[in-house]
Amino acid sequence: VPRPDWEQLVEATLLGQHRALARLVTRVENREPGWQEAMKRLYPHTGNSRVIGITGSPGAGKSSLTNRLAAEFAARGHKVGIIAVDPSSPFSGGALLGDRLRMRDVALTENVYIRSMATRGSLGGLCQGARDVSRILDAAGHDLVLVETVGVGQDEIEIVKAADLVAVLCVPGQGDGVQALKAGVMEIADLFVINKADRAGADDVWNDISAMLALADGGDAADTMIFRTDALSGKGVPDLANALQQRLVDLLDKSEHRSMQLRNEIMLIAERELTHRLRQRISTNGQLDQAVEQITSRLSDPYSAAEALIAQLGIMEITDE
Ligand SMILES: Nc1nc2c(ncn2[C@@H]2O[C@H](COP(=O)(O)OP(=O)(O)OP(=O)(O)O)[C@@H](O)[C@H]2O)c(=O)[nH]1
Ligand SMILES: [Mg+2]
Repeated sequence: VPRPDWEQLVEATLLGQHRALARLVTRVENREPGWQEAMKRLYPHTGNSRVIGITGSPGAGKSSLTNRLAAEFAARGHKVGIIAVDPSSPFSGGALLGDRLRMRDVALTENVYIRSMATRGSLGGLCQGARDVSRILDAAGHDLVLVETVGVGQDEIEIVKAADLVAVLCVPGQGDGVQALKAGVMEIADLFVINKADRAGADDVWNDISAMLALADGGDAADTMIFRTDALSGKGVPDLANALQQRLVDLLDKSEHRSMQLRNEIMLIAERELTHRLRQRISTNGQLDQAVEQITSRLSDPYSAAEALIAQLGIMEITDE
């Protein structure tokens, strides 16, 4: 069987065919030649989905809750895509298989599609990679995309920042759980979910978050921002789904958020592409070694050498005038 070309994959993906979709995602993630053209072809078919980021500490129940939410949204007539960004450290490597197993029941239903992404090795960068995948899911007809990431690390935070809405999971009995998440994640939370609310200590977590919210904006946002769920029984999930849906509706007129995201994305793509071209150039012409030699014998300096590299890319010179 011949390998399908980009055009075939794009066509089949637009028809919502899962096999083609999976292959397309893999090729785009691997940055196989032609990936940009494929993304350009898909782009006019995007813009119909909303992205919900679900984050929280390891083991907080992100996968279990994502699974539940996806089932809930599918039951309400949505076509849901899930992107699970797997931590790839050797300590949590086991989560990968666990995630797949737990998510399998929804994977079997027609209207939910799950894709795992490795934390490392995404050639386009983790954040851009997640964005590309969510765009492909969008073009394939998924109107809701749930992105699960661990709420630690800059890459993960960048990913959730790119979502339309962010739900941060906290769990009872973690002592410093809320504290640990504070840096970076708290500020981008649209709502908080106390998962494992079936366990003792849920009220304490509620009080912690509520106190923090009161400090941040002085108001009483807690009642509309904090939710409780038990992802095992599904308790609280419909209420959370209602709140998320309502907020997505409210978001529709926040177009400046989108513009800002797009500005960031264009810059990121351009920067990455420039770096790529620069690296490609030096890897083939031995210029860097020559430069190092000259600098060592004081015939040149790192500043001039860097300027010379950039000059070759034909980028406009910046003047101080
Ligand atoms: N009691 C209780 N256990 C839960 C709940 N949600 C998840 N769990 C359990 O907590 C463990 C971790 O759940 P996951 O859904 O894998 O958590 P996660 O945040 O995706 O984990 P990582 O992706 O590894 O960071 C599993 O054993 C779940 O069965 C809940 O609401 N209540
Ligand atoms: Mg998980």
